[in-house]
Amino acid sequence: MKKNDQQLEKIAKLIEESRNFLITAHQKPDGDAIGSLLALYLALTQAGKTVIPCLTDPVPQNLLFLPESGSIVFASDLASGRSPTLPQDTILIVLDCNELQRTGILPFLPAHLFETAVVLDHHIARPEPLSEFAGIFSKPPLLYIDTEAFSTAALVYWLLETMNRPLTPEIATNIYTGVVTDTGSFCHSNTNADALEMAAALVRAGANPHRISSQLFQQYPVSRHRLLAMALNTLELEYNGKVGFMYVSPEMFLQSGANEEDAHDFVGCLRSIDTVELAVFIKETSNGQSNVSLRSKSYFNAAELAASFGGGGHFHAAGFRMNRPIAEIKGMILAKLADVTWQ
Ligand SMILES: [Mn+2]
Repeated sequence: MKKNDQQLEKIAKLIEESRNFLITAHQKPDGDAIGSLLALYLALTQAGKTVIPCLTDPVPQNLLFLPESGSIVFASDLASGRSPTLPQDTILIVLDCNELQRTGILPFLPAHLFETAVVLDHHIARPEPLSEFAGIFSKPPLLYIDTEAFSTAALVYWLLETMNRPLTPEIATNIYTGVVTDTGSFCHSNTNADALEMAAALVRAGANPHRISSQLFQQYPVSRHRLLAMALNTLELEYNGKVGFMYVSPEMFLQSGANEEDAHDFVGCLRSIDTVELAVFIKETSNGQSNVSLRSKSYFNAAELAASFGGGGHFHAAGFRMNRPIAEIKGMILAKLADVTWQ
């Protein structure tokens, strides 16, 4: 399943010729962000490179099983000197997002540190990603943004293949986790023959699908289900059942004992209702900030709706953040949907 791509070859060449790397991904990292980060960290370390895998937020409980998850350095530790210092010729690798702000690491890094940046991503990008940061790199960044790709971990797979790096069981486990997460266990519309062929190759290389899925989806604390019960009580359908709304509030987190990452994929539950085309899940966190997740089933463009609120994502899965009460956010979304022709 060789991916012949000039840009990927350029990136492979840059990596082969360089020594020092800082690899990062988006805040609130998911299985694709962390799986991609650790797979690349493992492969480059095995190739004799000096690599710091760095995130702003902690690894969620259900991803701690990933090989080498304990090697991740937190951005705050970088700034405090509790981690190795980075030499001036470091290459910054940004995974699963294409905006430096989304990584949250900028405030923790000294200016003019990086020689250049590499971006591997599959989210819709602005016309010139990273352009506002051109000044901090001495060479222009190399971008590989493929919005058709089913996961960033797949891009890491193709990059390692281009570099002729071996797939160890640990690397395969990390990449498989990224693929299974972003394809919704091979159910989402991005699941194609490439995804299934890659999964087979990863299993042959030592990834264990049953074990990985058990870790990802069958190790929830009961507090998550108590929170889900409360969320389901808020369920409302609008526009003839085409749009489903559901939310969780800071009080519900307190009452259930669940934490904010436990509300992950509640939106999928809402989308599974037969009439629903667009599912909207609003998670208000303790600081009054709301994270809004949008999922569509077939024809509704969730990325476009998210973008109209300053967010982003994919056609069927997108989101945005907003600092307003839940009822007000719902009202704003309903207003934007007034002219949609639901099928
Ligand atoms: Mn992803």
